[in-house]
Amino acid sequence: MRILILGLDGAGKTTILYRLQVGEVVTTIPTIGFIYVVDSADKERIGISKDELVPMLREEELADAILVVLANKQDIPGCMSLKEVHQALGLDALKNRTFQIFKTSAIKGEGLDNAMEWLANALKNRK
Ligand SMILES: Nc1nc2c(ncn2[C@@H]2O[C@H](COP(=O)(O)OP(=O)(O)OP(=O)(O)O)[C@@H](O)[C@H]2O)c(=O)[nH]1
Ligand SMILES: [Mg+2]
Repeated sequence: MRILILGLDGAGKTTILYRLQVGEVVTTIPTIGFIYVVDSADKERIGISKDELVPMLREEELADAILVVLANKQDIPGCMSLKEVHQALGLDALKNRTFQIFKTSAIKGEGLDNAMEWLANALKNRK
C-alpha cells in the first residue's frame, strides 16, 4: 500500500513518519491513501491549511484517493477539537470521498495506529 502524507510546515509530518517507522519515502507513484496533517493548535493557519487541501483534492491523481486527516498536536492545551478541525477544513462539503478524521499526538504517539488501521482497512476494502 502506498500513502501520501501532506500538511503545512511544522504540522508534524516528519514526527509522524518517524513514529510510524516508515522505511522509505517515494514520489511519482499512484497514490491511493492520502494523509493530511493539521496542527490543531495553530488556529491562525487552519484557514491556510484548508486553502491548501481543497485544490489538492481536485487533482486528478487524488480523485480516488482515500483521505485521512490527522488533527495532530492534540496534547497541546486549548487546541482545536476534532469537531473544530473538521469544520474549519470544510470536510462536510466533501462529496464522493471516503475519508475519516483522527485525533493524534505524534509527540506522545497517540492515535496514529488507529488512523493507519482504518486506512489499511479502507484501502483493502477498495480492492
Ligand atoms: N506538542 C506536539 N508537538 C508536536 C507534535 N507533532 C509534532 N510536534 C512538534 O512540532 C514541530 C514540527 O514537527 P515536524 O514533524 O518537524 O513537522 P513537519 O510537518 O515535518 O514540518 P516541515 O518539515 O517543516 O513541513 C516539532 O517541534 C515537533 O516536535 C504533537 O503531536 N504534539
Ligand atoms: Mg518535516
